[in-house]
Amino acid sequence: MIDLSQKTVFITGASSGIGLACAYAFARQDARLIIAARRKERIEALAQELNRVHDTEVLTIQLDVRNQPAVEKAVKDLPPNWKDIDVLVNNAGLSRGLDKLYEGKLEDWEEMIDTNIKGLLYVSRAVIPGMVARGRGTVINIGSIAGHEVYPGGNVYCATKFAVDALTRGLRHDLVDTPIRVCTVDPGLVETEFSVVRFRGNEQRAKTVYQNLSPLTGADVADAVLYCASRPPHVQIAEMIILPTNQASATLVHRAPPTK
Ligand code: NDP
Ligand code: 8X3
Repeated sequence: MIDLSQKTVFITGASSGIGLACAYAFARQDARLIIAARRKERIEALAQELNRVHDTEVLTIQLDVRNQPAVEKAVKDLPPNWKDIDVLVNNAGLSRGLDKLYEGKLEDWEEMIDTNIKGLLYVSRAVIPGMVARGRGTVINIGSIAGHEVYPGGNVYCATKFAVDALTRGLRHDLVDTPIRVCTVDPGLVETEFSVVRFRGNEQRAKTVYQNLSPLTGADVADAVLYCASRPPHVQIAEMIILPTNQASATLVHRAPPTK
């Protein structure tokens, strides 16, 4: 195993869900964290909590990954002792709606494409050259089962996650002559704020997505991310698909009503 103690880990979308759970998982390994998201107060509160509980050194960056100049500047302006990023977790992402494609809202499409594809590209473009120059680093993209199979109403969201899969594979080709590892962790149903965001704050509708099922938690996914990051340097976990036990595919979920 690689010792992650004092390694510098950059996590996008750390204000909630999987990204937040990744922050805790790496903090428990005594890593130093750069945590980024748009909601400043959330990441600052997380930084304080990690520092209090795990004595973690944390740098917070309020960042919208859709803003390319801001991404470039944030990475360029990192203080000298934070520049050497060892692990990049490209996690920031979202879905909007479940409309049929021919009835879809253009602003939803733009938001998903700009965040899930272009945001991931901007962050990767800013961070990976440093890894190549230093001759070390691990890139972990958060894809999805939706990047392997489509489902009704998933159209554009699924397309963005198929794109994440293609970009992960492409990057792995481009880095094959370097020590940099490129991984994708592709979960099924994880109960986070994901569905609340998808349904624009409709908590009731969001709850039905995970009803009568034991969904994954952010911590389950963070565990997989940590596994990828902590393999010995010659081991590259290309892809991990991680599903709740009662989910067989993007469209087949067995829901058992609670017994009385
Ligand atoms: P959450 O909604 O709980 O978290 C999403 C995170 O992404 C938040 O921290 C949010 O922060 C951040 N984010 C969204 N847009 C931007 C942006 N433009 N710039 C910076 N940060 C942004 O959902 P999850 O934790 O579930 O989602 C994390 C990743 O996991 C996503 O890529 C998602 O597609 C993927 N995924 C989720 C699954 C699930 O079932 N939940 C399953 C498979 C994959 P803020 O709003 O503060 O900017
Ligand atoms: C999130 C999982 O199945 O809701 O990527 O698309 S799913």
